[in-house]
Amino acid sequence: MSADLDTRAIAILRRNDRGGYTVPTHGLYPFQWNWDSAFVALGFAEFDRDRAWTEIETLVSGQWDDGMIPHIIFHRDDPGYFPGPGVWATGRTPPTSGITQPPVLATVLRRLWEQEGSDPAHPRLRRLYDACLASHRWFHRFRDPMGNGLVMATHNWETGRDNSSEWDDALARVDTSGVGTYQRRDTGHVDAAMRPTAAEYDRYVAILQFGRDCGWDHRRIADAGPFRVVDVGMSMELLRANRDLLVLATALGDAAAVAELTARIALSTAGIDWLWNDEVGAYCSRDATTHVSSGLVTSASFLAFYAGVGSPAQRQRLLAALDRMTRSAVYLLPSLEAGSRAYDHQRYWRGPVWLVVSYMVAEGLAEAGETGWAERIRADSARLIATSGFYESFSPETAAGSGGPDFSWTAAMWLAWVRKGAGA
Ligand code: 9WN
Repeated sequence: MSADLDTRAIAILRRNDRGGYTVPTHGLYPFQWNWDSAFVALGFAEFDRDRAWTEIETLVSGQWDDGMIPHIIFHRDDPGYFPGPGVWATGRTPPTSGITQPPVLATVLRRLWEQEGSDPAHPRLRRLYDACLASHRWFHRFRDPMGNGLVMATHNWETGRDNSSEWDDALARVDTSGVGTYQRRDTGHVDAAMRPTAAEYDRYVAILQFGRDCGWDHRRIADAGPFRVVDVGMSMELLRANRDLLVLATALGDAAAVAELTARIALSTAGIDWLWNDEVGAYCSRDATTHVSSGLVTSASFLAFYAGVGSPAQRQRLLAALDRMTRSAVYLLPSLEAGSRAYDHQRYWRGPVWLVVSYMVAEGLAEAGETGWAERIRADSARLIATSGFYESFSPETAAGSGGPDFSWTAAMWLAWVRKGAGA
């Protein structure tokens, strides 16, 4: 069984390989996505080390001069996706979108490097280290409006959890009167019931148009953009990535970066309490304009363990919230707690299980000594794949696959984590 799934997972990554980069799935997502590629590299690392490094080298080939690693790189145009390069109009070569995605690359880089013996002279390390450092500096410069070390998203697509109900209030304030007509492509590939609604999509496009109309001036977008939310997911992921980058900076003897990252980690570790919502007993995303907490426990709330934050009391409350999840979900880890407003077991980030988030949460739990919880999440992930195959996401109630099939990061998570166990 396991050997068969290994073969299928490897075949998916090979089939989705477009030469130096991997598409998330055939049809629905025909380009290179930022955090997808980072996770995919962990999958390739299990059977083709060279190809793993190439995946992330190709990703950073799209990095902007200001340090941003874009969320999509359009190496080749494809009419099967909207919004494509012509809509983003960033004027970059290769063409890219104008926003970023969760900063998980440095964490993956450290993992690849350690798997090969932690040699500071590793020939492929330095360029990727520099790219990560520049990307983290971009976040610090443009996405920390309150100076507390947290990460503000200026488009819900940046969070990677596109239609999570955490964004509903901020999105409701987005003016869509000037959006005009456009043709969605995603609902031609998968059931519309699994994707964001038309009204939501209009808002996504309106935010994109704001960025394009100001020439992708990241300062202006951060100060005056129509969507400004401090994302619990990206905040935890950047804090974790800064810790991993610090290990690399130390190995490379980059004293200035060591000092900078150490200060940054201290700032974020103290600042993260701004996201703590004592009513629900969890870290929650919080609006950067109104300062209202979403009050929603999502899979990203549990990234606290991965980021290494939280007092013993806060961690106990998070575990209690995780325990609550098990009462409504057959399979951990749902993206949204059942019973929350807008919960829907098959609609994208409003309930389905996404294995990349499950992986990060399980890693964090294992590192915190919560091995029982880490193993529960891993075992549930194995059952999801065994039941439905390598889907984009899965119903936490029925295990049915949702979104695209033969998905690269799901295959990668099987190879790098699910088949092995936490800390693999
Ligand atoms: C927009 C590629 C990406 C993932 C995101 C996921 C989805 C895109 C979309 O697919 O987003 O970036 O069109 O729905 O939400 O996390 O990186 O797999």
